Amino acid sequence: MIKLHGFAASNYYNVPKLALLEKGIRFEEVVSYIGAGPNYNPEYLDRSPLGKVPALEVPEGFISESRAILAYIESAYPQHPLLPESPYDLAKVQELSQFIEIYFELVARRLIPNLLSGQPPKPSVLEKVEADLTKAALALAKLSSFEKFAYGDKFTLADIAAILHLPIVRLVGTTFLGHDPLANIPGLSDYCARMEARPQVIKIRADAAADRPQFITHFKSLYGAQ
Ligand SMILES: N[C@@H](CCC(=O)N[C@@H](CS)C(=O)NCC(=O)O)C(=O)O
Repeated sequence: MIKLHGFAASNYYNVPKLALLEKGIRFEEVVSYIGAGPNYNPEYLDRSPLGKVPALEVPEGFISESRAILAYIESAYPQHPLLPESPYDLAKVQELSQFIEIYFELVARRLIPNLLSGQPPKPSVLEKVEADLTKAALALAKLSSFEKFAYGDKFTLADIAAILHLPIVRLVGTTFLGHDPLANIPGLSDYCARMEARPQVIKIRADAAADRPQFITHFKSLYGAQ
């Protein structure tokens, strides 16, 4: 059986996990908390060369990087497809997924250490994060109307990106910027409520909540945060 390595409090770990749950594929979870620099567990670097979570263990070996893992899952398990068939629609789903990851997740991620440690971010970092998120929020409304799903009339990889990465943007915004940078995107709040009601997303959230205390303990032991 394929094995997913990582930890449930990680939004990136949850990307392939949600894909596997939505497709109804059986998999085993192997808990691996990541390290940093000299604290890396050397064995884990054989699974994911930068020590990042997730890694997928398949009969042929290990795959790191959530996008590559999703590509493997889609082609190895064609049932309940998470990508449309038409080349244009498929590209648009990938465009939206990539957009959310690059222009929202990776920007908000700059403040995750502050969220975890409670340390206030540097004003220059805050300013840049706010400017980048504001620009991306205006653009996101052009890519999706969030009417039913993030793209088209079926659950796709774009929904996985949206429901796993956008809540972090909202959390970072309300915590450090004093507002939700996504508040004015038409349809987004109702869309998120619909996605949160999916049984697979409910499971992801429950597993993440159960894992959070262990993850925080791990984070503090690694970075010495209070
Ligand atoms: N590009 C990677 C990003 C994965 C990632 O950043 N995972 C975080 C956990 S949410 C991680 O492993 N961070 C530890 C590190 O960067 O050292 C992917 O798509 O899988």
